[in-house]
Amino acid sequence: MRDQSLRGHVANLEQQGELIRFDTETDPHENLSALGWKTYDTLGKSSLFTNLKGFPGWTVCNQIVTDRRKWAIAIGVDEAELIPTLVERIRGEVEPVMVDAADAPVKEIILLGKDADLTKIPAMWTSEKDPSPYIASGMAVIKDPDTGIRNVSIHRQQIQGPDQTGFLICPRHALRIYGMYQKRNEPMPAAMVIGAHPAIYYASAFTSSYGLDEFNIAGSLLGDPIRLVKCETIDLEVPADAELVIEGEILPEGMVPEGPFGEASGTYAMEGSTEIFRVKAITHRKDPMFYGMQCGAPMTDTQSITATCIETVLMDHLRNVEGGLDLLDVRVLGIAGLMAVVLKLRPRVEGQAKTALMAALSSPYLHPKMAIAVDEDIDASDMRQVFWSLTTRVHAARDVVIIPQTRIWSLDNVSDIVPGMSPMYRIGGKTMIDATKPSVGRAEEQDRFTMAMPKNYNDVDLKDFLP
Ligand SMILES: Cc1cc2nc3c(=O)[nH]c(=O)nc-3n(C[C@H](O)[C@H](O)[C@H](O)COP(=O)(O)O)c2cc1C
Ligand SMILES: [Mn+2]
Repeated sequence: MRDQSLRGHVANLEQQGELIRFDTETDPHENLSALGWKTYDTLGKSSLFTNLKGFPGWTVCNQIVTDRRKWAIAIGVDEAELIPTLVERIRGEVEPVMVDAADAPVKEIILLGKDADLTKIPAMWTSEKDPSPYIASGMAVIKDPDTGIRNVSIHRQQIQGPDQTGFLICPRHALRIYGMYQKRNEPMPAAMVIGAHPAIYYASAFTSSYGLDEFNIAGSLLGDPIRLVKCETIDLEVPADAELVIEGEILPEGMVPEGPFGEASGTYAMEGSTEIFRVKAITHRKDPMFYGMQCGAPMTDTQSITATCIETVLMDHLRNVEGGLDLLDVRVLGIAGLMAVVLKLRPRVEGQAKTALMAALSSPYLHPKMAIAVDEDIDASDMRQVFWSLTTRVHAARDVVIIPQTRIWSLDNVSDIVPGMSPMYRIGGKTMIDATKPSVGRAEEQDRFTMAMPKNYNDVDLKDFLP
């Protein structure tokens, strides 16, 4: 069976030269977020912090799936094969298996009652205007009370005391299930899983159909059933190889002020109110590794997890457009706060790129509000080449289309909130830009749109000439 732990992935990153280990003292409340962010931004590396002020015995990892290379290490494929592999595997389901507590590292330490104290966890104070530390890496395991089917989704938690956090629930499956408990006037049991294999994070961030247990998807991604173990105080199951689990419940009524919070858009979600999570127990490994999920200014894992999910869905969705497009790459731009997508394709006929762009802006995900199509000769991950296409191959009057007043992602602060609704419901403009070469005109005229590369560019190898 493949390893299902967070630390296994972190060890693989380190072995492949993708991670920097910080043994000097760092402070999760003061400088860990900036250090992890700068380490990735300037060096492209993940971080592991081993000496934490105020949190002896813990380590914190950060920026562990921030790009395709790191995702490819997690899934165990070549980078070029990552998205096609995910497209294949999300179709499958592998049901989890139950294991005993004795075989579950997450049960090495069990803390009940007053011993279950959130302030002992090295939760990170992330963005400048956040009011306090948050846990952003918690996956909530809950159950539909009628069917007993599990749901797993990521929810941020503002720490508000030793046994209380805020709990933000956007209108998706978790909110639907919470509504069922509210109707019964019962608290909703929830187990927050913190620190597990990236495949489990991917599955929990993926928008799947209602009633599909996300652990089944994670199992398909890994090619093995996820090993689950029973919780101590609630009737739920959690990954046995996790680092940390917070067992608790979300109260059926009452809201607490929460926010602001530096978000995946790279801007702040402003202060609002959220549901209340009450802690019942904490279990963790003997030497727990906290996953310090970096949010806010791009690039962070927050953008990369969702971008990878959207890329998978769009690759699948766009392949069915017009009976099948020659789609070569899809890049959801984390650097644009998830709101732009670049499609690389080989249009077979004039107008086909626009059809693809329309589909990219109308998919299971609301995030992209700008879609750009580029040709086969452009590296869709290289913004220099994409921007070059945006000028040399775009005739604005015919290649730029704006669709006014459509549904927009909730975190796009520049778009309007639907009158009378919460900020979760926004309306605004979407932009399509066809930056593929115009195919009109004689074949020899196509050179007008070719990038003028140095002579013998493909044959000259710098290595042969460097001193
Ligand atoms: C790092 C990260 C943090 C997230 N935080 C929240 C959150 O606080 N509240 C929320 O409702 N969704 C949040 N999401 C999105 C949901 O986890 C995601 O949409 C999930 O697919 C919802 O699952 P569901 O369809 O089973 O409800 C977050 C996603 C990521 C990647
Ligand atoms: Mn779900």
